[in-house]
Amino acid sequence: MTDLSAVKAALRGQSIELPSWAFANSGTRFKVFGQPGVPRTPQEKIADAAQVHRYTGIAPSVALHIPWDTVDDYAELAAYAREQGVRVGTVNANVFQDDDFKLGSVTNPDPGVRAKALDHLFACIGVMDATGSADLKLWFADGTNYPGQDDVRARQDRLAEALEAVRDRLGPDQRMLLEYKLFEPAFYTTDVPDWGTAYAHCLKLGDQAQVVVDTGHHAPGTNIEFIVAFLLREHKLGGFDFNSRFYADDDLMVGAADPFQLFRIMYEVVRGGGYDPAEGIAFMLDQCHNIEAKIPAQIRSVLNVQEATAKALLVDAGALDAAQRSGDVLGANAVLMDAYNTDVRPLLAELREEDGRDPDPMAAFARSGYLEAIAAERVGGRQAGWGA
Ligand code: LRH
Ligand code: MN
Ligand code: MN
Repeated sequence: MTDLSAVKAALRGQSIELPSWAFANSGTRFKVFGQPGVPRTPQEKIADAAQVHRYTGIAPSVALHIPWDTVDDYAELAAYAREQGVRVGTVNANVFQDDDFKLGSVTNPDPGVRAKALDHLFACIGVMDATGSADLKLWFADGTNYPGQDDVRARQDRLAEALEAVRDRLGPDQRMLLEYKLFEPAFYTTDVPDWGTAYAHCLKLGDQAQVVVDTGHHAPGTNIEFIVAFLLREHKLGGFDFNSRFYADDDLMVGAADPFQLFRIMYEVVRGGGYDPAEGIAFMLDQCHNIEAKIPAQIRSVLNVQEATAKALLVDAGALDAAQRSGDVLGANAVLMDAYNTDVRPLLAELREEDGRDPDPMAAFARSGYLEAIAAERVGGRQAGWGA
């Protein structure tokens, strides 16, 4: 039997980080459909993210992307976030949009370009120092499109050198989180294509380097929860970029394409002790809302993670252990499926009511009139989005 009050207490401690870029205009390479009221500044993105926290109670931090979220004074931006009831979280370093990075950033064959990329990574550590952020998230678009284009092994050497320089620059309470991705924008080789490559680099770098699992960055059919279990066991899982996908890096709402996969991932997190704040896992969303309204889509995503977590916490660990030890294949599977098939929505509604929140965050936000207000207020100016 699972203790419901313990499940509720665990759910109260949950925190999911929102990506600033989810609130900005985004699109595919075919078209960006603008939406009324979309943020024009990093401050407005933070204000929108604060709405998600207001209605869910479990989204207290916002990840920045530099230079998309460039401001003159980052300490001031962090203070603004606090006024809004949230805080600045992970700093994402963007070394993929400058013309100089056409052939790569930290793995570029040109040492001058590599130095420029490293300078940007150092600047991002400066943003962390100013905002109090503890995590630097590194994703490199680096790779090649054609066999022979560059020396694959030399690129690994250049990558290792840059990562070491970043590690040496980190403060004692800061981490570097290395994100892998199978392909795109490079289509032949990618310099950090999978968790094994990321793990091998992080292992050499030491305790301050950990791997980020973006759920959209694998080959179809990859067992992501196995990767989660393995990395957690090694204390090398730094965090997640949650989203869902039907084909490749679709960046759709987490839990939309495959809620069962999300449950399986959260089960391994709980099983491996990753839900304990001491393990330091950053649970982040990394999504783009190209056709749906952005703030409600973020609320929906947070609720999807919360539901999957509640189900994972409901797994009867004692019954599962007993079934596994006795070799009861069907019984063990049934224990897991019982938890997955539980409708946790009434439990979560009750939890919110107990905490003085509306039991239905989607409806409460829709009633608030916030979307209509920003559509009226935020006219003119440059809309911040991809490439802004
Ligand atoms: C790359 C990625 C990475 C970037 C974000 C915008 O596909 O997942 O995390 O920072 O998208
Ligand atoms: Mn990502
Ligand atoms: Mn991605």
